[in-house]
Amino acid sequence: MPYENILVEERERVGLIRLNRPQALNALSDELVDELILVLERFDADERIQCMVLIGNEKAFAAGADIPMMAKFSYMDVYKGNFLTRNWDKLRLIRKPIIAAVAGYALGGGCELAMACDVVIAADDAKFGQPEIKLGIIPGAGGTQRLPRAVSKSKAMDLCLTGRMMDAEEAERAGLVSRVVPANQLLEEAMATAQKIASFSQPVLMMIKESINTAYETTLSEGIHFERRLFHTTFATEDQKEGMRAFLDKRPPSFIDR
Ligand code: CO8
Repeated sequence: MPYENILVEERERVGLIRLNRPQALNALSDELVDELILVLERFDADERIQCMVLIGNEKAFAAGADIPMMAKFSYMDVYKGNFLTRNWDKLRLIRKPIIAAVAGYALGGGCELAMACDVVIAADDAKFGQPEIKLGIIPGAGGTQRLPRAVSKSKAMDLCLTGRMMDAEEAERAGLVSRVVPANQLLEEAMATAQKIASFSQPVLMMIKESINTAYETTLSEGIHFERRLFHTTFATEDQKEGMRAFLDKRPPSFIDR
């Protein structure tokens, strides 16, 4: 199926999605978000795909929601049209891991998109920020919720209230990104990470994502209980038998995703 705002390919067991509105620094139009969700859902349902990588271009991961589009909206347009949540919340329902590979600007909705992914790998020239305050709005796709969880209340306040950008080094120090790599190696590093993840058991990696995400939604004791139940569940998989047998046989495991 042809897409107009994204480029999609499959590399072995990894689905690679490139945001592709370079003339607008990959600003997130409704059409782009619709296409993105569609393809993420398609990959999520595809048995052959284990992991997804989401990347922009050298200048921008995404510079936020599309400002010319938003400038025309009335309150009724955004409220009755359910701007964002219409599709955005479906991101949270994707069960396989998504790696955000961020070069250049990740601002507003772009930063929120990166934070909605499971692993964030940043190029050394990446810049993160929630500049909505400069436009007279607040972050609307999770920025005020995910940022404090990722980087502390004080830094989230600093970024959202001043609208300033933070560079990749500060973002790594603050815990927003898992690692920083040279810009010219971003895709290679993200794909290598995705291939590594893809080499493991599909149900097990999905359980890990579900369990870590539960840490954000619940108390520690309930989270520990949930983790224990999923841990027990892994012993019902053939991949647990294979993984442990392979260790004892001193050979690499050959998982069958069951
Ligand atoms: N929307 C639409 N077009 C954009 C956007 C955007 N967010 N950002 C940049 N562009 C366009 C520019 O208008 C320009 O187009 P043209 O060449 O036709 O004039 C082109 O991209 C290049 O941009 P600049 O010339 O401005 O490039 P610079 O290198 O000088 O500056 C910046 C780069 C600093 C990134 C600057 O473009 C900028 O400040 N952009 C706006 C960033 C911003 O405010 N983002 C937050 C938007 S609000 C938001 O995201 C709300 C989130 C709600 C949830 C959304 C979920 C979908």
